[in-house]
Amino acid sequence: MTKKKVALITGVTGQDGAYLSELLLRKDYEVHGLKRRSSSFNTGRVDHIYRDPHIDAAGFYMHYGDLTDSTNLIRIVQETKPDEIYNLGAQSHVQVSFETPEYTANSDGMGTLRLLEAIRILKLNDNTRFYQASTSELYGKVQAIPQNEITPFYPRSPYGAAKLYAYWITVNYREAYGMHASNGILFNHESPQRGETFVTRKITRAVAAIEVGLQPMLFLGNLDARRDWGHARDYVDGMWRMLQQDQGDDYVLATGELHSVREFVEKSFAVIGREITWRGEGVEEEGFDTQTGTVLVRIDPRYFRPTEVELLLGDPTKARAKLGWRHTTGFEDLVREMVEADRATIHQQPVSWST
Ligand code: NDP
Ligand code: GDR
Repeated sequence: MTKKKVALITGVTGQDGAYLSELLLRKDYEVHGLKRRSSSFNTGRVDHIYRDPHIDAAGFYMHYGDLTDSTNLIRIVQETKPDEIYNLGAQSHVQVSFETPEYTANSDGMGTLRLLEAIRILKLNDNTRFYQASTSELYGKVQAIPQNEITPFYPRSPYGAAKLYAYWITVNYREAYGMHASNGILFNHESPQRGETFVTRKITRAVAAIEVGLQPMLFLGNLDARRDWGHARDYVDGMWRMLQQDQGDDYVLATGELHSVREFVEKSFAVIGREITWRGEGVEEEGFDTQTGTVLVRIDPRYFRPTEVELLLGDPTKARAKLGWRHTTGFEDLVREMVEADRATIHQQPVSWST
């Protein structure tokens, strides 16, 4: 019998951690995840795959840990001896990184170094492949459109700056120690499991809540920000493909399609049969229901960022050619799936809806 491959996922309780765990379990991996101690349950996204290890762990195990704690990372890597490490753990909210810049640098930047050092200290360089969750936020104030693997970086937030360090330290450990280490430069990817304070999920939840009268309207920041939005399910498959290559490398994963926050709002309301018309300018702008005249969207400058990333559009040509990867879910299907999922949830649990 061949030994199962072992994967260690940091950030297993997050959106991508959950989709990646499902994918790897389907591929018959033994999956270990790092989860943070929290005063309330934080495993909602993986509860459906977790089984009591006393009965039948089903190949999925979780370990308490934190990217800010190197001794614990070394111990977990030593105990699990993973064939593949996926470093998805991060303080991943760009706006929050302006409020918690030092912590963001520690977890997102230094955390990556700690994991790479764990591999080096334990002499696992030749056995353990490493995936770093790099991001289109590295391009920030974009230097070319669309962005690919050779576009210069210009981060625009403490998050982007921390991830820039993580990107380069991953490249450095590949070159210095011959590690199989790869950066996935992933453009925004969403799903019904997306965190509730990212703009897409905030919109789809609000649409569901407005439909049943639980929320009067939606407050947003920059409606004209444009992003390249794909589905998380497709992107975790790209991560896995990177670690199956003979060599570590860096790859952009993106759809190559650009849409604005405004368009996301319009398409989301369209799913429940409401058409939005816009009037006013700047912070006075509002979106109303064309038929009834009810205001459904207003601007709250609280959601403006000190430095904004206005446009991100990826060119996934390299991933297509070398990994055979391409996205399968387009923008309209993504919006519909997210709105429908939030509608279904709100009908099941309307009282626990407010955030
Ligand atoms: P989420 O915010 O959904 O998940 C982040 C995960 O990291 C959670 O499991 C969280 O734990 C964990 N985490 C946070 N801080 C720490 C820490 N100090 N130590 C250990 N774990 C920690 O992010 P996504 O799943 O969307 O993204 C996954 C990764 O990909 C992140 O690194 C993100 O920056 C990056 N990325 C995401 C993109 C996207 O569009 N989704 C695009 C490009 C990159 P808890 O559940 O306890 O909060
Ligand atoms: P982003 O995602 O910053 O791209 O980072 P987010 O959904 O937070 O913002 C996208 C754009 O929408 C604008 N926006 C708002 N954003 C939020 N969160 N809330 C609002 O009310 C709002 N109104 C307008 C933002 O200004 C921005 O321009 C995500 C994260 O997953 C990162 O971890 C990841 O690296 C990048 O995507 C790629």
